[in-house]
Amino acid sequence: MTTQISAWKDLAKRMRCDILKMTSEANSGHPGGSLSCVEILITLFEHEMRMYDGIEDPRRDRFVFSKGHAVPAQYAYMLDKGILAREEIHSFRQQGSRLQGHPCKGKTPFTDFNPGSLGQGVSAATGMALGYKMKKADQRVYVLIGDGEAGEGIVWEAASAAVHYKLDNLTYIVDMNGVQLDGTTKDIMDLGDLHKRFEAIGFLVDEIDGHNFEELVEAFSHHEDGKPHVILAHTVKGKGVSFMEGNYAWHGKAPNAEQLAMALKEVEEA
Ligand SMILES: Cc1ncc(C[n+]2csc(CCOP(=O)(O)OP(=O)(O)O)c2C)c(N)n1
Repeated sequence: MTTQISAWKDLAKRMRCDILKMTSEANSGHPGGSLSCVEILITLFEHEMRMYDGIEDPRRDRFVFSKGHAVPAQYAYMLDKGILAREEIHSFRQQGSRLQGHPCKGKTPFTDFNPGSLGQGVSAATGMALGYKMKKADQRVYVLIGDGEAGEGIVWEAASAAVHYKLDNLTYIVDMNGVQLDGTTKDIMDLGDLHKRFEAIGFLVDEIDGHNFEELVEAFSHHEDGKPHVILAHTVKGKGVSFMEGNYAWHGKAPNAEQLAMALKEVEEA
């Protein structure tokens, strides 16, 4: 496991560099929330999800990127793994490209849902998990949610349904970076104690450091028959770049050439 984690840490650095490069070149996109979810995605894709023969395998587990504006993190993973050709990094947010600002099912590889309107991915993922249960199929469903996104009412409607239908094949991961579009999550829509809220409606709840691979692996291993699972993963928005960390200004702004050079240096030297 130690060797594995050291390789994942290197992968995380490469992904952070690609996130910064693609948003900078496009001069648009969402670096802050992309940088915060890198370790979550690596643990999911490299360890937790059963992929069998790869992303085209219909038996594989499903992933919904509900906070879809942060998809540069998934593109960076796919570029690193060769699922996307290296030169596609230059096509991010270009017209006609497979790498749009939000992923597009049927066009973007490894995409099970078209996100964009926050909250809807949670509902879709919950429906997918219910469908697999009804078919007595083996797939598990994972959905990545922003903590700002968790203020959407549809999230709680879906969560209640997940408990009602005993969807123990469903895992919500909340990227708890504490910052959303133009301020802190607490200032814009204080959600109170998410741990208690999810527990109260009947979820199995874990609360961890979302940049710590050991804690992520451990949390994903938890399961309780008949209960959906939520992992509240505490992260830092803009993780790895000091001038972006915790700063809402970098939610939806790309670094210019000078800022990119500074950011890459920091990530590479960390
Ligand atoms: C329904 C809906 N309302 C508003 C937006 C605009 N919007 C895009 S990202 C964002 C903030 C999301 O914050 P959070 O979920 O915390 O994401 P993260 O910080 O992880 O990037 C908002 C309000 C949207 N995409 N969908």
